[in-house]
Amino acid sequence: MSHAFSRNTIRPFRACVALALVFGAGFVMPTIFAAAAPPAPTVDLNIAKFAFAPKEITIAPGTKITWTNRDETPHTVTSNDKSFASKGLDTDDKFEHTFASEGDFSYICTVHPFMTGVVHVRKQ
Ligand SMILES: [Cu+2]
Repeated sequence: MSHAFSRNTIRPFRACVALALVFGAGFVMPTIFAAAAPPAPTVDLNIAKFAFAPKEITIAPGTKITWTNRDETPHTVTSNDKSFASKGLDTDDKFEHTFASEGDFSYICTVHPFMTGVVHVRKQ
C-alpha cells in the first residue's frame, strides 16, 4: 500500500502548486496591463483652512485633478469661465476635473469668493 500512501501525500502538494499559480497570475497580470496602458496623470489638491492647497499649479494636458474638502465647512470649486463647477462639497467630499487643453483656469469657492486658485495647463 505504499503506492496509495504516496498519492495521498502528493495531492495536497499539487493543490498548493495550483493555488500558487492562480495567485501568482493574479499579482502579475495587473502589472502587465498597467505597463501596456499608462494611466492618465492625476494630481490631488486639498481644500483646507479656507484655501486651495496648493493655490497655483502647473500640469500637462490630460491631467486629472481631484480636490478634497478637508474643512468642516462646505466649499465649491468653480471656474471663472464656467468650464467646471462642483456642487457644494461637504467634509471629505471630492471633485474631479480632467484638463484636456492648454490654458490658465482660475477658480474660486462661490461660498467664500476670497478663496481663489489657478491651474496652468501647459505641454511639458
Ligand atoms: Cu468655501
